[in-house]
Amino acid sequence: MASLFSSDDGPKTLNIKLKLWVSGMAALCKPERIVWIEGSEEEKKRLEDEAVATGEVIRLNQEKLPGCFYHRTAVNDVARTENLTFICSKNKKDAGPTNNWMAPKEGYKKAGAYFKGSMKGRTMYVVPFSMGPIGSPFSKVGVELTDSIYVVLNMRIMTRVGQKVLDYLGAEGEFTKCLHSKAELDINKRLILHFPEDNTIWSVNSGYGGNVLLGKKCLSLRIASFLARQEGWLAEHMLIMGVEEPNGHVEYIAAAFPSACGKTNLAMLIPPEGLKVKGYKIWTVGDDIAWMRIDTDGGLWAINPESGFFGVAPGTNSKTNPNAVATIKKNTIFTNVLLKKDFTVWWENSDELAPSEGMDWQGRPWKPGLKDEKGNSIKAAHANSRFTTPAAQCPSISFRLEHHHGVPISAIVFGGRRAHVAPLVYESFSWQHGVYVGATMASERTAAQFGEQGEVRRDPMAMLPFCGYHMGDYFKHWLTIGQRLEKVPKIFHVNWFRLDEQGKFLWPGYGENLRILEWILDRCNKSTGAQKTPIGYVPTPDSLDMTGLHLSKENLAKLLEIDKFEWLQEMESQKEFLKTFDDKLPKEIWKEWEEQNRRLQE
Ligand code: OXD
Ligand code: MN
Repeated sequence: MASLFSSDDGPKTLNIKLKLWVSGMAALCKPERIVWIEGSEEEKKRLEDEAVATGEVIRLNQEKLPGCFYHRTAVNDVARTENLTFICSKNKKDAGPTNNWMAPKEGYKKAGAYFKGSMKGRTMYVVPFSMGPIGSPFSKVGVELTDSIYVVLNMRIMTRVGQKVLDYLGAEGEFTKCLHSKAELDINKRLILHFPEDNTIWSVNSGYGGNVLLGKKCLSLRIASFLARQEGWLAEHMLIMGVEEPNGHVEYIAAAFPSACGKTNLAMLIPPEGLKVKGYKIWTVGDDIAWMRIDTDGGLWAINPESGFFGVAPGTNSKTNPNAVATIKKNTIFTNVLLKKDFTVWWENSDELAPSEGMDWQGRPWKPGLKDEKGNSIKAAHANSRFTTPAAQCPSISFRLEHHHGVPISAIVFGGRRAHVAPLVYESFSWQHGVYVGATMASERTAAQFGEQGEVRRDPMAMLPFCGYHMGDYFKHWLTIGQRLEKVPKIFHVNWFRLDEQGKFLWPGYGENLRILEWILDRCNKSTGAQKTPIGYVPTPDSLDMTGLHLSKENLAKLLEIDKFEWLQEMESQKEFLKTFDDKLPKEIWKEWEEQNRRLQE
């Protein structure tokens, strides 16, 4: 394969630190050539052609899916590997009880051995990228070195890349040093390491998005949360969306849910039939990550540091997410879905019926009804198959995605998947109580999911796998931000997943969730109907607009019910969890737990 650029096509940067680091890493990985990504359309085309020629991606049907490509990962490399993900802080205690920890020296040595010579015969791409609009005071620059064109093509969608980032970085600018090599894709040598004190990420032996698109979870959450604590802001696993009233007034919500709980669908919601007369419009700012700062008005402002969506394909259809369906019609990379004979793609629960044949996510011939040796049906697309697509193509995208100061946040929403216990929605009593609600948030496995039914996984602020330091310190940081805020956003908790006695969902979800967002925003602006309960304010049944939704009074009552017996059990489970943070748990969180426990016992 001819070289993409001549090797003397050097960096157009005056940043000595960057040049030295690139040569140091090249000396370790020994690539045949180094290519600096400049970010042009012409370069994109060259990269695509080269990736097609090497087989790293397949060009899809350009008439039906213009600009779209297809990729398969290795069979054992289809999701984030939390067990192989480490925080390498100098002191073990700084990583806290929720992270795997490795000493920095050991991390560099262990992964260094895997990186050694790993790019022999390959190209090392240098990808300068900005998380957030280039030059915004919110934004952070990173540089990813990688031997995967698939990673480069994805980074081009998910972040802002190229010469303009180097120009902004200048001679002295700081950047996160991100090193990635597919190496041998050996799961036994896979490591995703974060060195927060060195502003460095090393990822080796994986090709799966969440492990290798280092601007995403690794930089924008794990490293950024560490930096955010030092610099006085918040890096969160949250969608950002705007709700516009017909008079043009827009209010923004930031919401945290654990992975695969519908953040992308909520961020792109389309108003349900019954609420259409109210003329609401939804604006999508982000579907996964929010960086939030206190601005000069004393309020909390948020940006989405990404410029694309890396969404789960199965279940994406015109009912669950029409805006996503429209977004992924062009310039999209599909990973681990079914490849159809006409070089288009398919996944379970898409708009189309299953095709009569195709190649599954492992590259094997597939047809409907195919079973494995145990008689289980074989999925065409992997359950975690993905689309990588430009945010700018989303019909509901907010032009404020590019605003350097982001959007003002009126409400913060936490949510989990709970079959019981948590009501459809409730409002916390204060910022401090809201932080306690976020800290104890949980998701429960239902019969529809793998694992033991009813098993509760606590996932504070949906940040359990993503907080780059001790979570006790993280809760303290949230409390400090609350003290500094003059205009304090209200904090809510939602649960779309409550079940009835027959195990059926009580709430229809999807677009209908706007009814709950409407109540939330009403609560932020005026004291619309709510009843005080021991856990917070819950809507009075007539305060929710149910026009056009056929939900019985009994079911609505069940959705809003606070069962004291269940809640007292919940409090014991929360207590066990909070104890794991030891002396690092802020006393204010214990106080909120104790007061809530007392209110429930009264
Ligand atoms: C996740 C994701 O795993 O966004 O949370 O990919
Ligand atoms: Mn996520």
